[in-house]
Amino acid sequence: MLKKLFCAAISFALSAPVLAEKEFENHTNMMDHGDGHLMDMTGGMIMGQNTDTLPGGCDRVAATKEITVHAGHKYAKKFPGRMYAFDVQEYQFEPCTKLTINFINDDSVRHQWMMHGLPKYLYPKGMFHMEVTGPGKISGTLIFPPGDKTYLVHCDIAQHMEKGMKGQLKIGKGSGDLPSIPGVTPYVIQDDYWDKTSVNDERDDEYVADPVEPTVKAVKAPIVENESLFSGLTIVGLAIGLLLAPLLARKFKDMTAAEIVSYLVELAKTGVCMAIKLVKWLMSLVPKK
Ligand SMILES: [Cu+2]
Repeated sequence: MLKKLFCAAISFALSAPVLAEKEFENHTNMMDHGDGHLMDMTGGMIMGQNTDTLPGGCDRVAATKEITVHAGHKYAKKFPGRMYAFDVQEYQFEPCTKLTINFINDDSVRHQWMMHGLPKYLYPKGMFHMEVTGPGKISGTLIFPPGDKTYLVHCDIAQHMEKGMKGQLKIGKGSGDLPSIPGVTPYVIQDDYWDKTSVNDERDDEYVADPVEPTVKAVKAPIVENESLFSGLTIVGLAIGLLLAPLLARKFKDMTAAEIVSYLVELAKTGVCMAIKLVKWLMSLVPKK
């Protein structure tokens, strides 16, 4: 009995920190691991921090800016079908800007603000990356390279970007728009709610999938050619099945299970033989050169 109580106490003690809601944490005491890599023991991390090295092609820091970025489930509510989002989806800065990002995680899960495609001689793996586990705030700084380019900013936790946590950051004029930025650009793969069970339904060409994202017209999903063929075959198959069912039921009435199985195997064999003969016959029709 005492042993059981002891076990219960231990497991409760171990589970208590998991059950407890994590309090908002300000990640200010970071350990500097060099090369712009800062970390603490409570789930805060910065990689690619650069507060003072000018990227090649910049003669000076063009501007010093500071933004606050929120990450959380609640920011995805205005984007139907999305689960996570940043509070802002698009940013624009002058080339050679020194930017400090105050990254606030409003959720109790882990989120990141990650930027790719930066010059690799200055940013390890061409990346600037901040991360906060659970509710909290972290601040990181980087200096943008010169040139017009559009950068992807996203959370790299599995499925968070796909579920909406992404944005685009344009330096100068940028280099175009990135796809599937919530509220900014259309989905690459549009959800298709066309009723696949009905053969005669006409696709509505004016169909706009996402009325809350009015800045862009939804891209019409390509119609898969085989779809109609598949539905047609399904219906033919069903019709044959329905016609054959009563005939087979009568035939199988006085047979044992083994007899039925061997009959069906024989039937399948005959079918395959017929199919092979048909193919051979069709091939014989093709004129030989
Ligand atoms: Cu995330």
